[in-house]
Amino acid sequence: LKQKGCVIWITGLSGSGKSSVACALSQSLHCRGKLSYILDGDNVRHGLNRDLSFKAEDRAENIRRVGEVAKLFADAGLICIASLISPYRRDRDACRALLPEGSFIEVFMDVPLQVCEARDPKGLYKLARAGKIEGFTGIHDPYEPPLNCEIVLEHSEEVCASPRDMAEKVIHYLEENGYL
Ligand code: GGZ
Repeated sequence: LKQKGCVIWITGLSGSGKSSVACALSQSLHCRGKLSYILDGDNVRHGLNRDLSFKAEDRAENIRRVGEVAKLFADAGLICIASLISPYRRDRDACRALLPEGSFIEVFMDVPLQVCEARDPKGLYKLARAGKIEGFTGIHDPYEPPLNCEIVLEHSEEVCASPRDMAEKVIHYLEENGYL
């Protein structure tokens, strides 16, 4: 009997913690004997999508390709975790439309820009503010938060949650919806 595959699509600003949650989630799934695979924007852009820039049409193509690959993984019965900024609602919705009803699980990293910018793990916000990176999401380019996503993971000065806590919230959703 094949396990039921799905796509967990994590969207949010740079520095919002997408990759950390993806990693914690993958570990937690591994402990439960579930196969998962992470498609991370930053990694995929070094290989499959190395021909793409950050202008809107290239971001759309980046999301489209990752969506198609994620669909293949889900078809194979895996839990595919895609973590990309994916700032445009339309691009995320196009990925959702590729998958069977219910198997595209959109997770919004609800982290204020000021928190992401204060973290600035790779110093990119600093470079963007200095005008050394063009079209940086949240600084010069838009980010459109989901209107109807399956899961919201909040982190702000008031609400603190570790990547593991956040991953557990996703695990809970997967249990409730028959994926675990
Ligand atoms: C946003 C940028 C940009 C610009 C480079 N805008 O935090 P990071 O560094 O490690 O992850 C970001 C990554 C974004 O790639 P995605 O494929 O997730 O983006 S999208 O979904 O919008 O296509 C960031 C880095 O690349 N980066 N320039 N201008 N992020």
